[in-house]
Amino acid sequence: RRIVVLSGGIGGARFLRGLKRAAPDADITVIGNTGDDIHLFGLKVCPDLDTVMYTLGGGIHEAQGWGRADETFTVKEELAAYGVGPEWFGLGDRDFATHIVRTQMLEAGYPLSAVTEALCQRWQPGVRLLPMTDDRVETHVLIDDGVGGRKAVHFQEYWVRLRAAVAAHAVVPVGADQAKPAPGVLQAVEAADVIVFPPSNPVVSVGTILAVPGMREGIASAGVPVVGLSPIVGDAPVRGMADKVLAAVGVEATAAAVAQHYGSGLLDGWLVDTVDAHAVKAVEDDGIRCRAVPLMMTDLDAAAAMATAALELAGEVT
Ligand code: GDP
Ligand code: FO1
Ligand code: CA
Repeated sequence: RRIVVLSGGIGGARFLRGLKRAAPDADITVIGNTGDDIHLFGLKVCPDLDTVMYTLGGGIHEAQGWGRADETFTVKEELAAYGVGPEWFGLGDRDFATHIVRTQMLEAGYPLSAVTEALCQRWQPGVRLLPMTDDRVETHVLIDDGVGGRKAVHFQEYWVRLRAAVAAHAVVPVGADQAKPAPGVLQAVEAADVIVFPPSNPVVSVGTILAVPGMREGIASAGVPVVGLSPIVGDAPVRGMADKVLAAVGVEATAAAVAQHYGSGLLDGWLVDTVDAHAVKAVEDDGIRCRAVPLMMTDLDAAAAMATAALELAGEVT
């Protein structure tokens, strides 16, 4: 069975670990968000690709959800001693090596998709991990500039430095309109038996992937079940500040509103948490098959049960 998953970082990665357990024989292709990517110290950092790669490859800092286990920060401290920042972004020593290898290969002319494949040679994530595009896409967030106007900041500055504590007026995946899906992306979508939106951020993870021209059309015309799992439980994100970027696109932070935002033109099935069982009817009235099941990824078994529920739901909408 061929499964395609559109993934961000932590939410997507933890779901994928469950999916691998639930469907050990499946052929899983992950289309990863690259809108969070940032150039720092001359290096290209791809947080969501790395989160998936490290999580599935056993190198992730489990409690934190991003970055490497057993990490040290000597390079960051030495840079800071030179007054070289940004200090608000925590790049660890082990993680730096990934970015050095990636940047070296990119500068030698390899596309990001080939570089990601090379990095995965080491990590063996057990899925095919493809960046959504080889082209540069950077999500920017429009915020108040403090002197009566507005300014755009990089998504990581909004998320990590500002902790999404100020209102986001707009979220713009800069470059997406000119980007092409990476080699293999549309082919994987076309060949899929089921397409899954994991409980990733609907705006800055899945939304950014869908902003690459051809993605929406490819998914809609694949003719296979498209099922999603809500990252919103009990009217709040399980973790992070997804409510802030949902507000920027005019979507309420509820499981039903996120399903409506994707829409029945894209989604066939939607899983909400049992605490949101009251939302099932509204989602079904919008033409999306909906079930309420536990959606908290407290451990691998819980994530695997969610993956099983998603595949069962896909079976119902075939
Ligand atoms: P990021 O790139 O690291 O922000 O990760 P993703 O975009 O893949 O996922 C972020 C989303 O995952 C957040 O909006 C969370 O609400 C959601 N999330 C994290 N853990 C869980 C969980 O256990 N259950 C559910 N349903 N959602 C979760
Ligand atoms: N998230 C933070 O909240 N603080 C950090 O310092 C930070 C550093 C970092 C370094 C590498 C990496 O791959 C991810 C990192 N993240 C950090 C997580 C990440 O940037 C965000 O959680 C996601 O991009 C949000 O979607
Ligand atoms: Ca992300």
